[in-house]
Amino acid sequence: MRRPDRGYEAIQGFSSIYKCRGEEYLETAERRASKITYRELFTSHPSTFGGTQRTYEESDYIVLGVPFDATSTYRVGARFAPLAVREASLNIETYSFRSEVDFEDLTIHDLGDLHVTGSAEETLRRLESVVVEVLDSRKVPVLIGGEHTITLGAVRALRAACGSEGNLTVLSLDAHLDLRDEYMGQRLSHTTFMRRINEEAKPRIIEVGVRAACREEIRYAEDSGIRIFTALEVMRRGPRDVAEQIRGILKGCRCTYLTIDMDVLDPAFAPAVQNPEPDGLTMHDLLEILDGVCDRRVAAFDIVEVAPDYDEGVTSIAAAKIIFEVLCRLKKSGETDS
Ligand SMILES: [Mn+2]
Repeated sequence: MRRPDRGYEAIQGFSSIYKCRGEEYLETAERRASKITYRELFTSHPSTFGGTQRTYEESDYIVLGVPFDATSTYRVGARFAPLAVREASLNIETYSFRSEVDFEDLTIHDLGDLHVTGSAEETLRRLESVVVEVLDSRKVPVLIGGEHTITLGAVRALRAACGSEGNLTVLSLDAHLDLRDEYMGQRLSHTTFMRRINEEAKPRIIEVGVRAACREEIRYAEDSGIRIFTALEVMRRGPRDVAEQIRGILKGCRCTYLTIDMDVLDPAFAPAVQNPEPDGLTMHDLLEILDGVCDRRVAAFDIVEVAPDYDEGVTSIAAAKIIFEVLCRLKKSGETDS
């Protein structure tokens, strides 16, 4: 049902007004004039991220679930994360004190989930195709994994959109480097995808919160000019200081792909991840870094590796909160950056 004279075209927008303003809204002239039905007002879809579904055309941010975890080598179940994170997103408040933006004021469309297959290559091909379309319509894709391998498909899509080599930076927040050449005979998996990204797209790569790697990966990172900020460095120097240094590295970059592996957080803050790693960042550290580095150059981002089967709800809530904070920050920087 289209209501071009009103801000909220989608049914769930009305439900959201009611949730916020409650009974008083029933008596407003605004509601009477709009002839909103009770099924529009009192119901909403439980599987829409953030709960306020706008049309694809009017939206700036496009959410896509990627329920793929076929190469996972330890704990599995990231395929269930898109639904769990959506459910969590419906049950936290929407105002960001960091950016002074209300998530409800953003225009967001949730596409649903990608049709994944058992094949990583085919899944990445489908993901790339969808992300290319979203980028072509000048919108920001927001991917909810799934395992971290999906980042490769999204970066492939972004490579074309960013133009010439050297424009693209991949900014990764992750306990792991994921720079192995192969793992258990596989060249394409959650442990190798960042190396494939480096080979294929040749972006600037910055990895933050690192505390789990093998010697081969560290040597490869040094030889390839991949910039690493360890979790130890973040904790000793403080997140604002590290964010400032990252901003310096980002100078001259036109386009950023942001990827957040939830295992960058300490397991105390995000226990339900596929490969937990102790001695990680606090939620505060992570949000401070994101607040310091996210600006309008972020062309797409993903959040990956939540494994809801191991959760009491805290990890999915944290993931939903991080998405809220990143999008509110992007919205803010779109308004204020010169
Ligand atoms: Mn990781």
